[in-house]
Amino acid sequence: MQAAASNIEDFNPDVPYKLDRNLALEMVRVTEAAAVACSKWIGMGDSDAADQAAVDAMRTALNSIDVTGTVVIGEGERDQAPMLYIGEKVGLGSGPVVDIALDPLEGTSICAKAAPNALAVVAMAEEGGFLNAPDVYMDKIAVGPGLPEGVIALENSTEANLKNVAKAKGVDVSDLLVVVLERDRHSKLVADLRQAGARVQLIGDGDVAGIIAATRPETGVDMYMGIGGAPEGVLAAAALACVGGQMQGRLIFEQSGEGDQTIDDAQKENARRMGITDLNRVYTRKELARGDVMFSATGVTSGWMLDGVRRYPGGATTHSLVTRTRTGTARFVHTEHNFRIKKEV
Ligand code: VTB
Repeated sequence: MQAAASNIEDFNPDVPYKLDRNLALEMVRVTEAAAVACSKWIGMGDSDAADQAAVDAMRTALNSIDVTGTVVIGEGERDQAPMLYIGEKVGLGSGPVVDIALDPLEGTSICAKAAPNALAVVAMAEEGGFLNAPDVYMDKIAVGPGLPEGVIALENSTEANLKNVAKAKGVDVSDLLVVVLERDRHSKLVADLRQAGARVQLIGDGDVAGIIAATRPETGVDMYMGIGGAPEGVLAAAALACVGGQMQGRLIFEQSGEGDQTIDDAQKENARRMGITDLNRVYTRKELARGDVMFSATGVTSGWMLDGVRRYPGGATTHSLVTRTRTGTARFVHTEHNFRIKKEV
């Protein structure tokens, strides 16, 4: 019998899989549970309550699946987050040993405002499969699959990236739609994009959805660019590890404390503690999420790819994307949840 994969530099189809395919479907239940729980708070203007509902439900669901899991991308450091903190052990403690990246409610404020693209997200990988990213910012650039390797690079100018992607896609720069978070810090990026002739879609939050959107032709999105959360960068890379696409990310410390040097220094120190030696390193998709990866996202509010939770008397429907590197299959799962039936067993 062949030995199990001893390194996780990248996914190797010839090696027997460690993460059973059924686990991917268990993961849908986890993101569905979080999405349904926080759906009560859609449009209620209370992002903390929405987040708490999602966290509680996700933790309960995770703890009922057959894994020995460690949260590596979670709700924060142990002293800040009582649940699903970095380092928390989750799962039944049987089954495969996995690292877990999660965001029970990616886009708490969009959920509070009933704006589009809030998601419940979970990704799993073999131990060591995710970059243990600190909770700082990350400069990101991403495109979908099917383009030549190296078509995008953070070190390139905005114009060069646009030209390279347009050429690879056989379109004009003016045909490209680039998603960017609407933030003051992006005023130069947005000006440069428009100056070069590209179209820009500004989003309030939710850059995990923004990056996944670039992988799906039906969204019309060609690229994602700009600075968002580093943990969200790892989650997006996990999705791309499964469905394909390229991404680069670089941790950003200067903007974290809005000019407060003490905060920036503390964050750098924290990053070093988490094993980041080169603070300026440009991470590729494979360095952010590698090996046998599984990813599940359930729509909380409707967006590019997923319908949001629809609640009705006695139940709710959810819409999820579940995918894994092993096959690259993207499964869209529509589920009807029946709140009334609690079967006797
Ligand atoms: C982005 C956004 C996320 O964090 O990553 C953002 O896509 C970055 O932080 O949905 P700022 O809001 O400080 O710019 C989120 O909003 C998640 O909190």
